[in-house]
Amino acid sequence: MRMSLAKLDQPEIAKMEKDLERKVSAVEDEERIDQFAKFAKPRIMAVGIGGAGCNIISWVKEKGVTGGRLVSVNTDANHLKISDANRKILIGDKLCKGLGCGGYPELGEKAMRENLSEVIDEVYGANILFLLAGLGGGTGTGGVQALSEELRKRYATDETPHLIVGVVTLPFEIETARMQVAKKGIQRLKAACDTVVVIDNNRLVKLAGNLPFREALGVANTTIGRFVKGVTETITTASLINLDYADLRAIMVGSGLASIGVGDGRGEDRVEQAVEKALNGRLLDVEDVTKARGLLIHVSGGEDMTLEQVHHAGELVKRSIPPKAKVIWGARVSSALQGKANVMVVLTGVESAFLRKHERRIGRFKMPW
Ligand SMILES: Nc1nc2c(ncn2[C@@H]2O[C@H](COP(=O)(O)OP(=O)(O)OP(=O)(O)O)[C@@H](O)[C@H]2O)c(=O)[nH]1
Ligand SMILES: [Mg+2]
Repeated sequence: MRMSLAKLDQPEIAKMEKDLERKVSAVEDEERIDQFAKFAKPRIMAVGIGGAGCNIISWVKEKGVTGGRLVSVNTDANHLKISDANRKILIGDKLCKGLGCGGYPELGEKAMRENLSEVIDEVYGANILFLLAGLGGGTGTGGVQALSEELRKRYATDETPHLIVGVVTLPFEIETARMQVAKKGIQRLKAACDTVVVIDNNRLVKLAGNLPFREALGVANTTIGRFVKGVTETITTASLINLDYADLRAIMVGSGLASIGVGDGRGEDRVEQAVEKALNGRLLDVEDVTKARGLLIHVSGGEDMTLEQVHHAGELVKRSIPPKAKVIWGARVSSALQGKANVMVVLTGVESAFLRKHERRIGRFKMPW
């Protein structure tokens, strides 16, 4: 029997209208959620440039990373051949003939410009870009500068949410001539990236127990690889505590330099041990911790790790940084870490005494950057 509207009284009509409105707005809500869900999983890209950059990408590829795309870029064809990535791009083949840049960053920059459109086509549009390079050589140092500057220019004219994070190493002490090249590289990177995570290879070696050169490189690659993998997966996959893109932006946008610290622990008080090591083992000297702008704490442990242990780790870290600093954190469980804990802390918006000393020197000699 069809109901005539005329027979309905006013309150009934009002109720039907309300129901209809609710259904329409539920559909609209779904549409809006769908629209935004596309972005709720940000596109994450890690780009390794030059020998060190490609080695780190190979490490991450071997371990696997959920939710991130890996790209390797090099002027050295043979090295690229043995690298592993989702996409490999040989740059500057006209200039370098596939042979590398021989330590000249100017060549690395030109090589990147030679194939810039190819690299940009591959990486542009990502919401988080990790640009990985070992500073001090030609391809990585020159290439990461040219690429970050081009990305900065392009993102300035569109509304894609983005975060450009440079992750670079400083040369070993024995590579004295390369140190100047690296420090100059950092100045330009600071201007083009939102944050530049600097890892001093020398500090890393000392913390790892004065390892031979080759093994030290392996430790550096593992550390940087873990940083990229950890942040990517805690953002893109369900985790014990999810890291959220907006939070990451809040501590990384326009933050200058960042220092990272890593630590591990075993046994009963594994989380405390790992936190202590991570705080004492920063991989870049920090001039004044109390000036840090943000802190990221990332805890990973086995299935036996409790939320309480994770919170305790957070409390321990927070005690040692300025109360004004914004703190974000994520936690992941991995069955491989049963009985163990890994903690990573990233302090953003810091200054390095070591690098500042050099900035002053550059100022006196009126360098062009
Ligand atoms: N973490 C890490 N650092 C490395 C590795 N290989 C080299 N380095 C460091 O990175 C600096 C640059 O080296 P490469 O990345 O090999 O140089 P490149 O960018 O390929 O430059 P060219 O070979 O001159 O074109 C070196 O001075 C080392 O301090 C590596 O596998 N891991
Ligand atoms: Mg090389």
